[in-house]
Amino acid sequence: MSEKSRLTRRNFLTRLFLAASATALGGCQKLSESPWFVKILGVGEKATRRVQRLVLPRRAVAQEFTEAELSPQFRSNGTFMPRNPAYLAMAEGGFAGYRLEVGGLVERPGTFSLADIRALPSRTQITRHDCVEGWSAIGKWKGARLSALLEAVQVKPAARYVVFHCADPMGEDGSSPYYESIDLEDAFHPQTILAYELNDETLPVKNGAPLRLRLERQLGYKMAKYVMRLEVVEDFSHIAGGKGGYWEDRGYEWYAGI
Ligand SMILES: Nc1nc2c(c(=O)[nH]1)N[C@H]1C(S)=C(S)[C@@H](COP(=O)(O)O)O[C@H]1N2
Ligand SMILES: [Mo]
Repeated sequence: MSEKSRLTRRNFLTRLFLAASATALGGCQKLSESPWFVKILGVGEKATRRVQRLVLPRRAVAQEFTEAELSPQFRSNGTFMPRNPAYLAMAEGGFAGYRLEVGGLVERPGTFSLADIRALPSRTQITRHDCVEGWSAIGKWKGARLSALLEAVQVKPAARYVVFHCADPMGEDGSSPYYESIDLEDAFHPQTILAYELNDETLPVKNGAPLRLRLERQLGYKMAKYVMRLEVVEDFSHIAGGKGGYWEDRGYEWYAGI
C-alpha cells in the first residue's frame, strides 16, 4: 500500500471515528474515559492505533482472499539468502537441524524442531502483503498458530511483547541481525502464524525458510523471515537500537497498522 493511500486510510479512520463518536458510540464506555479524544488529534502512531482498535473490533481479522486472487508470484524483498554460514549449512541439509528457540518470560523455555512446529494447531490464510516500499502481493500461507506455541511455553504475567530474532545479518558489515517485535494482543490474534508453507509448498529460502512470521494487519517489515529465536519480554529497549525492530531502529514506526 502506498504512503498516500495509507494516509488516506488513516484519515478515513479518524473521520469515521469522529463521526461515530458523535453518534453511535455516544454511550460507549471507552468514550467516558475521555481525555484521549485530545490525543487522537495528535495523529501519531499511537492515535492511529487507538482509532483502529476502537473503530474495528479488537479482534478484527484482515481481509482474506480466494485462490483465484493469488498473485502469480510472491516476490522476495529484503534478504533473499541470509549471509550466515550456519544458516546456509542448515539450508543445505533441508533444515533438518533447525530448532526454534523460545525463551524469555515463559514458564517452559525450550526448542522446537520443524516437526514439533508442524504438529501444533495450524491455520491457512490467503492474504495481501503490503510493503512500505509500495508493492503488494496476495499469497497463501500455512503455519503454526503463534497462540498455540505461546500457550505451550506459558507466557509469564509480566510479558508484553514477543521479539523475533532472525538469521540474516544486515548492514554493510553484517553486524545487525534482522529482528522484530509485536505485542501480545497481536501475538494471540488468530491470523498470527509462524508460516512454513507458501502457496502449498514448503516455504522457499527467498521468503524466509524455514519459518517466518505472518501478521496480517501490519506492514511487510513486521513479518520477520528466517526466525531462529523468540524472546518474550516486558520491554525491548535493551535490544539492539531499542526501538523494537531492525527498521524501527532506523526510523520506521513500531506499530505499522494497515
Ligand atoms: N529476516 C528478515 N525479515 C524480513 C525482511 C528481511 O530483510 N529480513 N524484510 C521485510 C520486508 S521489508 C518485507 S516487505 C517482507 C518481504 O517478505 P517476502 O520476501 O516474503 O516478500 O519481509 C520482511 N521481513
Ligand atoms: Mo517491506
